[in-house]
Amino acid sequence: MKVAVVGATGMVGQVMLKVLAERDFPITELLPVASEKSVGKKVTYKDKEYTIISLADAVAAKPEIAIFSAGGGTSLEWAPKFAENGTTVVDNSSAWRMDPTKKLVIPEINASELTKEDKIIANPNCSTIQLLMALKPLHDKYTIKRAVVSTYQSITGTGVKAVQQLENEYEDKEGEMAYPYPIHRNALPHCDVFQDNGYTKEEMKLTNETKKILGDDSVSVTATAIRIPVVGGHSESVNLEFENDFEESEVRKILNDFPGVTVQDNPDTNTYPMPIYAEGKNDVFVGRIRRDYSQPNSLNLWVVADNLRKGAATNAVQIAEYLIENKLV
Ligand code: 11C
Repeated sequence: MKVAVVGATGMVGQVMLKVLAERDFPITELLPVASEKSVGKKVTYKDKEYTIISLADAVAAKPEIAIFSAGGGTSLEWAPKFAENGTTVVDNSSAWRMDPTKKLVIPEINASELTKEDKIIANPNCSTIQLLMALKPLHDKYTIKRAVVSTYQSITGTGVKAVQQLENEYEDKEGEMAYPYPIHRNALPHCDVFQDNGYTKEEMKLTNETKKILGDDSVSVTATAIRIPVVGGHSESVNLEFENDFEESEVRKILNDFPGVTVQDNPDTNTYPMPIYAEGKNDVFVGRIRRDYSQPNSLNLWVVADNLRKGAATNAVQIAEYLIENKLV
């Protein structure tokens, strides 16, 4: 496979190269792509150096697959150019996610929707992916009526400028601000931009993408997204109300049996998921599983995942693997 990685120098792009190498993705030719200012620079893949090429050169090279992680504007402009030239694009930005003509895919949940005709495939938002990995098997069994989600999101979701801001503040140095306030020793109830309805775009992604991926508009989701000074992963406190009652032991088994989910849950040994342990892993970790006694058929969960891996690069690479395994490219 000739594979283009668009945004190869970025934070997600770098993890993308690592994940492709770790999973021994069947690459015959790698085309690392980035903006004009990075053309000619080098990136490393499997201990070998590759030269960054431009988007136009990558389109002309007709790769079978292009994995994009270069922001919504680049995806809107360039994904169709690749697609028209026969390339299947897996796009990690928010540009195409809610487009009714595009599939929004978490492989463990809905990859079977994909066909050869899907030339631009959307990768969901990181906080949605880890949420849905926990919700989907429980929805299938008990039918979720409502989910109340509070996220505790890593600064790596914002990008390298935010990581730099935290480092500067930690070292008491002046520098460029990624956020309107300090992030060191702080918590910002503000991820992405505010919408007219008072929610942030990140919060609305959790609501809208969940309905699309589950293919079920009846599931109500309300979210509060919070940025915390953490690298390594996003955490989510999730309260679910089901149509049907459940046994906690069965919930644990259903979650643990779902591919890509690991249950870490034992109060006796202080065992629960945390971003420092999720970092670098491809799984979604679920713990603090307990009945919500305040109302019938309700459950509390704590869900943690490496936002740059299952929340971005790993999910995109898994989509590409599915395309190859099922001869859709
Ligand atoms: C964050 N979830 O943590 C965002 C990052 O829509 O792909 C990814 C933004 C997106 O801020």
